[in-house]
Amino acid sequence: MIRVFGSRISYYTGKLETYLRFRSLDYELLPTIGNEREIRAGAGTVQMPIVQLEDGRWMSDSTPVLAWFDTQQDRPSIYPSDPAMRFVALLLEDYADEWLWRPAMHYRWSYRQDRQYASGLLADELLTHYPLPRFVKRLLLTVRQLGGFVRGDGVNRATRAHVERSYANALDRMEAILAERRFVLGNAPTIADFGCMAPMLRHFGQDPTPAEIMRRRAPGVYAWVARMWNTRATETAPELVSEIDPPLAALLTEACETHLVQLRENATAYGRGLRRYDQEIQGCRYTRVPTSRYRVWCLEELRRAWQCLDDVARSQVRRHLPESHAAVLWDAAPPKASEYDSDRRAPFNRAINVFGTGVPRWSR
Ligand SMILES: N[C@@H](CCC(=O)N[C@@H](CS)C(=O)NCC(=O)O)C(=O)O
Repeated sequence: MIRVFGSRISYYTGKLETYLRFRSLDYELLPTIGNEREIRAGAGTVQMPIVQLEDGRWMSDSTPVLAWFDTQQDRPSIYPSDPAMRFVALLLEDYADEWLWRPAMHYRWSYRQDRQYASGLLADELLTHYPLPRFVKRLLLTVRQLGGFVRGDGVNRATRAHVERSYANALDRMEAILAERRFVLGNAPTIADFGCMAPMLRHFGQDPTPAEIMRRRAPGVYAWVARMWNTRATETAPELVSEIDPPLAALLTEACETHLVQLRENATAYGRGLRRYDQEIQGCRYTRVPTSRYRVWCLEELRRAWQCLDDVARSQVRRHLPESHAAVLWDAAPPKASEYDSDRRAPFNRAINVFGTGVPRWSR
C-alpha cells in the first residue's frame, strides 16, 4: 500500500488524498513526527505530504507528485488536453497552493476557536509520544505556527484585512464559476480543482471560522468541496470549457494580482540575496515576508509552461490576464535561478521546504 506521511488537517495532504481517492488508490496515512529520520533519508526534508510507493521509492511536493501519478494510469488525465486551458489550470493550482496558504494559516492560528481545534488535533495526532502535558504541546504548536506562518509571514494589523479579503475573493470567484459548471473548468475535475482543494478542504472547509464563512458566503464552494472528495475517475473524456469565460477570467485576474506579484517580488528578493522582503499586493503593503527559493522554482515552472505554448494559445490566455501583473510569465528571466531540481527529477528528487527561514530554527 502507498504510504502517505502527513496529517488529517494538512493543506497539501488533503490535496493529495483527494487525488488518491479520485483514482481509487489505497493509501495509509502516517505521522511525520517519529518518522523524521526515515523521511529525511528518503525524501530530503520533512514536510507534509511525503509519499513512499510500494516499490520503496520516495516522492515529495504535491504538484509533481500528482503530475507523476497522472502519467501512471490509462483514464482521462486531470491535465486539460487543450494547451491554453492546461496553462490556466496550472496557474490556478499554483495560486491555490502558494497564495491562499497565508489566509489559510491566518484563519487557523489567529482565531481562538480555530487554534484550539487545530492545536488539540495536531497534539493528539502528531505529538502522542512526546512526554509533555497536552496543554504544553498545544502551546508549543501554536507558538510555532503563529510565529512562523502567520506573524512571520507578514500577517499583522496592517495586512489582516487584505489577507481575509483574499479568502473572500477566492470564494466569490469560485462561487461564480461553480454557478456555471460542476468543476472549475468543466464537468470533471482538473488540476485546477485539485489545487484549490488544498486550502478549501483541510483549512477553509474544516476550520471553524472560515468554514462558517464558506457556508454562508459560498454554499456552492462548500458543496464542491464535498463533491471533489466524493468524485471518482471515469473512462469518459471530460467536457471542459475551450475559452476563458468571464467568471474564469475574474479568478485568473485575482491570481495574477496576488500570486504572480508575490512570485515576482520573491524572485527579485532571492536574486538580491535577501532573506526577507517587502511587497505591495492590491495596494496592501506586506513587510518582511520570508524569501522562498521553492517559489522561485514555482515561477520557473510556470514560465516553462508558458514557453511551451504556441502563439495561438498564448494570445488566447494573454488577453484575459492583467498585463502588468502577468508579464512576469513572459518577460526577461528573474535575476537568479533557483537551481532547485535542475536535473528535473521531481517528485523523486531531494525536497526543500517552502521557506528558508519561515519557521523558527528551534522547531525545524
Ligand atoms: N510544496 C509542498 C509543500 C508542503 C508543505 O509545505 N507542507 C506543510 C504542511 S501542509 C509543511 O509540511 N510545512 C513544514 C512545517 O510545518 O514545518 C507540497 O505541495 O507538497
